[in-house]
Amino acid sequence: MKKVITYGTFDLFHQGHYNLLKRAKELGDWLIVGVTTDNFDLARGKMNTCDNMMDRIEAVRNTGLADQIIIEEYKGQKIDDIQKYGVDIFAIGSDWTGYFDYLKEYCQVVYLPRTEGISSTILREGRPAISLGIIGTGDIAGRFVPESKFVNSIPITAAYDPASEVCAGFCRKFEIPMAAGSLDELYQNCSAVYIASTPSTHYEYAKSALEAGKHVLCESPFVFKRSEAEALYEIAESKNLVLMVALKTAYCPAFGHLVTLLKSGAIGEVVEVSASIGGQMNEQACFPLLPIFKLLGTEYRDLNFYTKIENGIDIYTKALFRYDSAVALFQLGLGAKSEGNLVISGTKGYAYIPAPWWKTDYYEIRYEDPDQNKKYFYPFAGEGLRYEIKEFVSAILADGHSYSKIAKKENLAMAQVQEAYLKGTHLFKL
Ligand code: C2G
Repeated sequence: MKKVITYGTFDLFHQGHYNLLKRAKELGDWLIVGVTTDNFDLARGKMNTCDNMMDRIEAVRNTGLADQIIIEEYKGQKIDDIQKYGVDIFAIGSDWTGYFDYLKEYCQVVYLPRTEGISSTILREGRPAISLGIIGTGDIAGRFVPESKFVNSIPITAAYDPASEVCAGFCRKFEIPMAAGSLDELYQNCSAVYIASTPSTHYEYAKSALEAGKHVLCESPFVFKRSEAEALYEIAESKNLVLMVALKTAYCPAFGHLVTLLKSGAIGEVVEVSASIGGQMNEQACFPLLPIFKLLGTEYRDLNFYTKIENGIDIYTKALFRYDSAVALFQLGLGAKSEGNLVISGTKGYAYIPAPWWKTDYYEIRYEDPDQNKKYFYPFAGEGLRYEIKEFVSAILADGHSYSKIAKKENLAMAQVQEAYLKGTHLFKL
């Protein structure tokens, strides 16, 4: 029996994919189709896939052409598969001509003609898009725009900044069609808004955007009062709008897996989360709060701050949380040097995430017996903002059926911590 194998993402399954599978099948008696996992596509830089892996597998199955479907999850797997399944022919579309010649050592390699005039990219471009308006055209917005190009269905159509000259320059630089003269003008030209203004203005802008019926992606720190966070969620929920906070760590592949790994008991019961990062309370505190709330929940018993202020600026702050059966601490230091790492201690082992842990791409799980230690590596592409942008798009397109990588209660608790600090609750000055 002659075995043929082919691989693909098969996003928005179309005639080109069908033709390819049919031709591949005709080369032998048994066709194996490898469908890429969502993570593998992310790792190889395919950020714009619309269908999830199960839907893509289903589409391949529905052709009736595949005798066997497998998933492809890592680079180098093709060699393993060819040997494991005793494959005679590796077939792939002619857009890959030459690329897979290295497989000739293991089996015959055939490049099949590609179907012209149709592709997943063309189909994606024809899908309804979310036109995005930006409020606040400073540094972070300048990093956001190039990252958004890696995500499909979210063209940036307008930007607004009260400093109209700055806004005009920003729009010229990033080829954004409209520098809006007012918020109303911005809202008339977009269906969703990214708020990248000074944090103290987030609440007013987010409120006005939600009231205007726009989905909101708000930069972090979100807001500085729990009641403000609650009020924004109330509007978003009543209007069925997506309200998401842009905290890049929460959306990157490594951090998500770290949390699920630890929640599954990889280091036993978590007894301490300790995170350190540079910056000030009203800028960076949301980063260490993320692993704390993800791993220990938002129901802490008490919280103390120790802070050193110079010329009105908090140059060093330590926060200590007591939970029923754990503690958490974070340290922010604009004017104090330290190692910016994240360490999570458990009853059986600990997780060590070196600086810059907020751009997680690597961590280690360590045990008393060093033979058990494990290192984990992940992609963290570019500035890392593309992951949150992709989540935002998916949440809007899912129309109410999505979940947010930062839960509402976590965003409320972050606002509550900011509020406690600003009010000086349990705050000790050094
Ligand atoms: N294809 C085609 N004609 C088109 C579009 C795609 O023949 N108009 C072929 C591709 O050449 C490929 C298969 O359909 O052989 C699947 O294409 P994609 O889903 O785009 O997958 P791809 O990114 O090419 O992944 O490990 C994965 C492989 O490297 C291929």
